[in-house]
Order: sequence, then structure tokens, then C-alpha cells
Amino acid sequence: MFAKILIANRGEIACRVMRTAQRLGVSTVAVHSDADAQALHVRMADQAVAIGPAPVGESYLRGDRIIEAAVATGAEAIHPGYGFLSENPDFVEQVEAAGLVFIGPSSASIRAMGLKDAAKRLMEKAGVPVVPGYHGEAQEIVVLATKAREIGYPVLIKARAGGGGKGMRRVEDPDDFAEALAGARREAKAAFGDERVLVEKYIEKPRHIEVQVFGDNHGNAVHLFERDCSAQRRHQKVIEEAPAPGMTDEMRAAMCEAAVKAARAIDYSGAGTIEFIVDASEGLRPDRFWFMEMNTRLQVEHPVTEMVTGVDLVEWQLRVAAGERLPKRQGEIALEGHAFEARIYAEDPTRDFLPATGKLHHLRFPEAIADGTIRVETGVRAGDRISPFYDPMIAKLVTHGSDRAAALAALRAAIAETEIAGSTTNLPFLHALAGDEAFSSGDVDTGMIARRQEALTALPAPGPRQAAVAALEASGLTRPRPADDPWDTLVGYAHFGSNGFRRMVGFGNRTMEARIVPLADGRFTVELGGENFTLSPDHGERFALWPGHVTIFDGPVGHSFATPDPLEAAEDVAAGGDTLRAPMPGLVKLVRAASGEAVKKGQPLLILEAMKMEHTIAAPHDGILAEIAAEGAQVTDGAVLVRFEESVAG
Ligand code: MV4
Repeated sequence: MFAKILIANRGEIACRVMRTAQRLGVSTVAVHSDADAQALHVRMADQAVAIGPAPVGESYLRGDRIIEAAVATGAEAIHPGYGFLSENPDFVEQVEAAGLVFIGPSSASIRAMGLKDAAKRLMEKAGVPVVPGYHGEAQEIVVLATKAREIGYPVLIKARAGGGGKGMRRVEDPDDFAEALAGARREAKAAFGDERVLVEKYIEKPRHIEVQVFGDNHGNAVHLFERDCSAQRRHQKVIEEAPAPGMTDEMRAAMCEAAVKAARAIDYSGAGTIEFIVDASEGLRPDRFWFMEMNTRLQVEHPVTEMVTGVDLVEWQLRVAAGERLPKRQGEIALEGHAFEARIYAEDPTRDFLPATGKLHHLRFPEAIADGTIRVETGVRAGDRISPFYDPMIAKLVTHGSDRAAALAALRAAIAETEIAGSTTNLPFLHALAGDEAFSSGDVDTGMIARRQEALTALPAPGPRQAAVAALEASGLTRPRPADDPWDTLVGYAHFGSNGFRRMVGFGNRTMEARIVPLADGRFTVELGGENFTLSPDHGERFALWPGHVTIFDGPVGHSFATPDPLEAAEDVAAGGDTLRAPMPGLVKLVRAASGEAVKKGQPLLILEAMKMEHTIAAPHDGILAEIAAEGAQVTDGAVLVRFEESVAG
């Protein structure tokens, strides 16, 4: 086993690989871009090396710098994770030329599976079923058009160097073939620098079922059963599961046998996935699945396989790369229960999944789930910012149960209990999908999300009680105040009239004024939008406070209210600053001190009328006023209201 390895990746997969390496007593080296200098994977590693600026082309794709880092730190092997350089055969050869071990397949295996046409020809030879179609060398339009007619419409034109649906064109009518071919070629040339295509029979309403395979360097190869990844959106997997719903023993045997055949055909070493496309229009039948492509890497969704087999696939990767035989024979690998994985992204499903950025001010995952097991894979902590440079995945929620229903119930509960504030996420969408009737019944196919996107992405509006709770929590009245809180120095002082506090609460483009009155019994009345709520300090809502906002969690939905703190500026000055600025535009209604005057901490200095409220601006510390705004002045947001004389260090 290696003494030290370098993980050439970031985020959750880097953390996940480190977890297993450290469990095995293997020292770990992280690499990171400048943007990731404080990232979780860097903190977890035993050593860390900066490899360049944030853009991936200048950091995580710089194989030369990664190899340099490995050599410099004495790492014997490099784990690529997924994405980045994980399926780059040139990088594999550079790693090996540097005398290091690439934890993954050979460059030859990667090349063999890199081009879809050659891969399909190889699979056909190995007796693996491939989609009926043409994947030959000839590319003349007359040849391709003839093949399309022989196959029978509808057909699918695919870029041979393609992936993730790029360079694909579905053709219903022969008259459209030439134009579709030209489009597919243009897109393929632009995306992959290779315009060669293949033509296949179009499989209606396909399911995506893939088989995990593993080979070693001693001629062994096994499968670890299947995963269903049909819940996809624009070729981006959303929820994955193992085993596949509705799978029969006969179908599973046929698919897994074909997958092992495929691995053996290229003498595969390491973790790999054989992707099949399945026509389930008449149920799962052994004559209705076909090889689509092979992924020569560990996949994002590998945890669901680990949960149903009890195998740590990263441990197997390390052992096999270190020259060991596969830890288990086929007969020793069993399927137990059911597992799901949901990918949490910083994206806005209500805006066609626009990526969201922002700081994760609040991040809480459930530790345990009733009648199931939960596993959270993440590369971020509360306080981290979702970087625009990288994949906006926040975490993967993985659940296991004794059967599909239990695992799915655990997944829904886990999604509903996850709390994220500071960035928009797809949690409500994941919860809706996991609860969708078709999905729950196992009636899955790759078009299901697209067909129901509107219903799955609808977001409920918050209720007035939630807004009232937000205002109450933003006021801070439910929490004990620090002993020297300036408000406590104003004993008996009623903020704005008879013993009431006012707070603005914004949601979307609406702003409401809440009036909060403490009651003798410790509860509060909150008047808001014409309604009255009596709330006790523990009011029962899950919430998170973050700068200028309160998020109220309602199951998977986080309702974020803007709660501008009129005195936020005071805190700046309380830190010893010498100016006090207007927290928002307003009118200086009353001035209670004069320049040159010595004032005490907590002494009211002026009253600013803003957002239909009066804000008393008090002295945040003792000092001499150098200047103060004039009564009646209209001030803009951020205008200097008060400036203290420079405090003379004592
Ligand atoms: C297909 C197909 C239908 N018929 N091939 C999508 C990307 C690549 N993995 C292959 N893909 C497909 N190939 C034939 N002959 C439909 C798809 C497809 C798809 C396949 C699996 C998972 C999700 C998908 C989403 C859209 C289209």
C-alpha cells in the first residue's frame, strides 16, 4: 500500500478520497488553486500545494504542476477523482513517465473507450449488445443517409467524440437528415475538434442503467451490480439509485455479465462504469439493453453502490493501483437493500436552473434519519463561498434503506432536514422529485424531469406567520442581550413610542413593516401586514440568521427574508471606527448633540427617519463629536451622520 498519495481534485470527491486514504493510514497531499486555499479538502490533507490561479486551465488541469507537486512532496501515486484529468490518457502517461502510479485505468483503456464508434466496434466484437446502428469509418453523407434508412427512422446522429448529449441530433424524417448531420458535425467540431459521427436507432423514452465494474492487474474483473441514473436533466444526473427499480434477476444477470465482458475486453484495471441505454417501454427485458459508453473513472454516484454492497470503492482503487488483487471474488459481493443519492447544487430551479453563487452562511446536514442510514459527501463548510470557477455542487445526500421505499423515505427526510442559507439551492426541487408519484413508483426514464419540470420546480410562497417570525428573530428580542448593550443603558426607553419595536421585512420585491411588542409573560405580539401574531421566543420555526437576512426553513424550502438592520452601521463604529453612516436613505429628524460635545456610550445623538420608521442613532462609544448632521438634512444611504474626533491613544 502507498505511504503517500496526491489527490488531483477538489471539493467533495477530494475529501471523500482523503477520508479513505487516511483510514488506511496513507498520507495525503492536496493541490489547490488560489481560490481554494482555505477549502475543506486543503484542511483535511496532511500536506497542500498551490498549483495556480482559480481558472481550471491554470490549476486543476495543469497536469505538469500536479506532477511536480507529487514529486516534490514524495507522493507515490496520484488519484484523479472524477472530471478534470481523470480520463486524460496523456496525463496518465505523463504520471507514469514521472515514475508515479496513476490510480485508475491504463492510458490504453481510456483511449479505447474515448471514441464512441471505436468503443462500440470493440464491444460488438466482445459480444456486448450495442445499439442497432452504424459506427463505421465512412463519413460520406450518402453512406450515412443510406445507413439511416436501413436502420429505420427515427435515428440519432451522435458525435463519436461526444459526451453528455453534445453533438446529438434526433431525426424523424429522411428529408431532415442532411441538415441535422451538418448541425451535429458543426457542434462536434466546435466542442471536441472532431466532427465524425455515428448513426443509431433512436430508443424512445430510454432508461439509463449503468453497471459498476472493477478490474485488477492480475486478470480479474467483477461487477458490483447496477445503478439507475435516469433522473437526469439536460444530461446532468439529479438523483441516482441502486439497484435499478423493476430490475429482474434475469435482466440483472444479463447486464452485469455484459459489463464484465466489456471490462475484460480491454483488460480493464480499476473502477469503471458500463453505461447502458434501456428500452423499458415494455418493462425491463434482457433483449432491450444496449452498450452506450464506458466511463473509465470513479463516478460521482459511486456511493450508492458502496451503500448496497458495503464495498469502499476508493479502498479498492488504492489497493489495485498498489498491485494487490481484487479484495473480493464475484460470489462474495452481495446486494443488500436500496440506496439513493441526491446532488445538492447552488442553482435556481425556478430560473431554469441558473447557477447561484453566494456565501453559505448557514449549512446544516441531518446526522441521522429514521429507519435508514444517511451519508453526506461535501467539500464545503458553513462560511464558504460557492465559487463561480467550479461545479456548483454543495453536497451529495446518500441514504440507504432495507428496500426502495425505506431508502426513498429516508432521502426525502434528509432533504427536508438539510438547512442551507445564503445561496439559492435545488433542495425544494430534489424534494419534489423524490416525492413525485412516477418517481416513487419506480416509473423512471430520462425524459421524466423535462416532462414535469414546471410542477417539480414550483416554489411555495412563505406565509405571514413566517414573516412575523423573521421580524421577531431579526429584532434580537428573543435572545439575551450582551450586558453592555446600548439599548440596556436606555432603561425604560421605549424604542419608537409605547413599548414597541419596528422592523422592516422584505421578501422578493415586497417590504413590510412589522411592529413587535414584548409582553409581560415573555411572549411577543407581532403586527404585520394587517395581521397580529402572538409568538413565544421558541415559536417552533427552524431558522437561520445571516447578515441582513433571516431564513425560515419549511421542510426543504428556505424562505429568506431581508431584514435590514438600521443600526448595522453602529456596529462598525462600535468597533472603534470614527464615523457613523446612515444605514439607509432618510431624513435627520432630530439632533440631540452638538459638535465638540463629549458624549457617552449609548447616549442618543440623533433620530433618523427612514423606511417609515424612526431610528435612534446612539453613541456606540465614549468620545468627542467632531461633526454631526444638521437637523432636517436629507441623507443618502451611507452618508456620514456623525464623526468622532480621532481618539487619542491613552
Ligand atoms: C441515445 C438515446 C436514444 N437513442 N441513443 C444521451 C447522452 C449519451 N449518454 C447518450 N444519450 C442518449 N443516447 C439512442 N440510440 C437517448 C440518449 C439520452 C439519454 C441517455 C441516457 C441518459 C439520459 C439521456 C438524456 C437524453 C438523451
